[in-house]
Amino acid sequence: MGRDELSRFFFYSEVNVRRGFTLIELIVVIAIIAVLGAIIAPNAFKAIEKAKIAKIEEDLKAIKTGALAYYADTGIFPVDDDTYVHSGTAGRRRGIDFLENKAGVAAWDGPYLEGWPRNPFWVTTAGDYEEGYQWEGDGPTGAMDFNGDGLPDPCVEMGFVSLSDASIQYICRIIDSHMDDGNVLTGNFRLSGRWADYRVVQ
Ligand SMILES: [Ca+2]
Ligand SMILES: [Ca+2]
Ligand SMILES: [Ca+2]
Repeated sequence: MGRDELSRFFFYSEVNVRRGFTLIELIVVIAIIAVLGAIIAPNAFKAIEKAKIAKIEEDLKAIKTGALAYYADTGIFPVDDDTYVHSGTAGRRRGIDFLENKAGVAAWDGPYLEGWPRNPFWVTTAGDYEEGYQWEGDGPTGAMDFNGDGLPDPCVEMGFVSLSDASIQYICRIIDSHMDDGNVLTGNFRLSGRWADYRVVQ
């Protein structure tokens, strides 16, 4: 075999081998991506869910801190924000007393929050001006009566209306394990249907 023949042999061989490898590599890469995707996708999804749950926990702590500061200044807790807003109407503003002295309370020295937070799981629909959190306190008794004295207790209510029951249970169990007694039916964080309440006076 001459030098040219030899180099041609290796050249073509190399090309052939490379082409073969490229195809195999492609298949292998696709297979690896598929396997990694199957492993990573649920974990990435869980990471996003965890970030949203952490956001809720931060929001609840901020509202609690604001409510206690409001109480320290005024001697009362903010009135239920349903006092001012009505379901389905434009311009509703949840938690408004934390941001401005809507109730005209003496010694109000807010704002007590930078802004009313938004529940990261809340899905807005047409005509919906909710933020997925609302301030409760002096509305009708029921889920908001934590200590069984027949009177509602100041608390934040969260809505998870767009999620499945299993997702709501999952989310609320994690929040409860971090912020309360680990039982979504007892203590200061409670789930009732598609709504959860977090009592700020503990
Ligand atoms: Ca309310
Ligand atoms: Ca009560
Ligand atoms: Ca609980």
